[in-house]
Amino acid sequence: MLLLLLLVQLVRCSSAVEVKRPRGVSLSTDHHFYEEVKPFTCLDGSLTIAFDRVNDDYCDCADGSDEPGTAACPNGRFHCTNAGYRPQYIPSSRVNDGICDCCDTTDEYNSGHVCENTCREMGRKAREALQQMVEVAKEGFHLKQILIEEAKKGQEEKQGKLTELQESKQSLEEQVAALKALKEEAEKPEEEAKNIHKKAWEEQKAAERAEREKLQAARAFQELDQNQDGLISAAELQSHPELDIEGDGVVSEVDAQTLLGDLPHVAQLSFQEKVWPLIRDKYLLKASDDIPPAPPLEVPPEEGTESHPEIPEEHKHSDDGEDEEEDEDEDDEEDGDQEEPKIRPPKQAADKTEEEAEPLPPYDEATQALIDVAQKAREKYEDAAKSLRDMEDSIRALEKEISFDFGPQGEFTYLYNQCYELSTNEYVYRLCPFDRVTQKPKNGGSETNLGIWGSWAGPSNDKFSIMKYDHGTGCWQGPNRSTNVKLSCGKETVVISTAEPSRCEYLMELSSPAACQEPRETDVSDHDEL
Ligand code: MAN
Repeated sequence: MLLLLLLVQLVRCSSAVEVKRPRGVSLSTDHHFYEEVKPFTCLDGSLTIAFDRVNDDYCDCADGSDEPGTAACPNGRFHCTNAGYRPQYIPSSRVNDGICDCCDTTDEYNSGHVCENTCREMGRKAREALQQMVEVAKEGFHLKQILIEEAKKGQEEKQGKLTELQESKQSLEEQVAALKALKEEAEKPEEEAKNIHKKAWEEQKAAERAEREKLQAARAFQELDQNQDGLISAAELQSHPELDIEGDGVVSEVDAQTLLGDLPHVAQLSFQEKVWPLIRDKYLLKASDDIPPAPPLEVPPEEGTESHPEIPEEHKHSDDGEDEEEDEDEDDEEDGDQEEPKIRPPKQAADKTEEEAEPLPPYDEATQALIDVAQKAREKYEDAAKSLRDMEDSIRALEKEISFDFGPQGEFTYLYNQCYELSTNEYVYRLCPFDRVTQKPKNGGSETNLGIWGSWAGPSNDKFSIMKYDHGTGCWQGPNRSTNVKLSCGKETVVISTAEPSRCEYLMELSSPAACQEPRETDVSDHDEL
């Protein structure tokens, strides 16, 4: 609008007719205060003087109004008509100061300085520029109509899509619920079969452990039975101070009797059941320090300790492995090249670690089939659940988009989901309308958030002229960064400028056809006649 008023003003100026009035007085506003036939009253009303004291180069009025055409009053103002261009006031101190201020040359009437009247040329340029702006406004406004149309269609499409999604969401929810039930149905037998498999595996491991224990007890028996009479006596136990009960480094007779359960001696079976559990840990601790352990002993497996039939052969290797390890230990000993005593962890702990590390063996065919069925059901359910989540995301995104205020006629809709950049010497500024503004240093370094979309923030009569982005990255000893984006009419959508008028408070200008107003046809045609 301002633009068109300026045009009208230009037209008026160029066609003005000279009317008699004191020098430096505006013809359009003040000349009626200056009537030659009457005394002159200062415009502030402070004094009335004879008219011939107006412009007599002596300042009478406190407001300087008696000297509009001279430099006599320090606070006076001089009006240049500037026919052909814009009228203008200049401080009266500039009158006859040897510098041309008014394009019509009237401020230098008595300084000897010759000024050239440039008003016509300036008027022409101004009219051209204004004409150009009117053209931009015209074209921009035309584009804006297209944007409005597209926004309207887009809004309808989005609304339609939203309704459609909301409707199909219900059936997808039902589908997910049904697939979940199927999955849970398939997981029950799967779980049972897996538990059976695991139990069988644990039982097998337990049997193997018991077998090992028996073997260890038999080895210990053999070692402790010094006279090889098939019996362990108190004296034989006493010769092993490592089995000490009281911690005094000696196995007393009483200690030995206690271990033997007050029997004179024990045979292998009683040893294994009663004495071995009491001495096991101490014995094994010592055995682990004393390399080598006793040579392997053949112990026939007892009934019920055979490997579990469900566990495939190739996975029944833990004992073998251990034996191999023990064999290696023996080999080491046979080599006899041990310079330092080997430190081994106590057997029990070593067994446990091995077991923990050992994965479950593969499932048998029937269990695997149940797992496969359950897995398929899980996948189907997960796929459907993911589709539902995606659908919910789309619904939320659409609802959010629809709820935005994209201007009185939706003309700013097209800016949604777009970003526009402007590169300065130091930074690349990026504006993503209705989302955020960022600043990225050109010489590396991370992006700084200059504010997230807040609201339209123009004055009440022009609300859509400014966008406000706030709650950006905190400024050191300052506010959180924020940006005002000023919208101006342009044929293209471009970030025209960025500035930081106050620390961490940014100002951007975005040109957009959506910001164009319709130029009034009458004003434009007036202009065309010039
Ligand atoms: C960074 C930039 C500047 C800002 C300072 C404030 O250098 O975000 O725009 O003025 O931080 O410390």
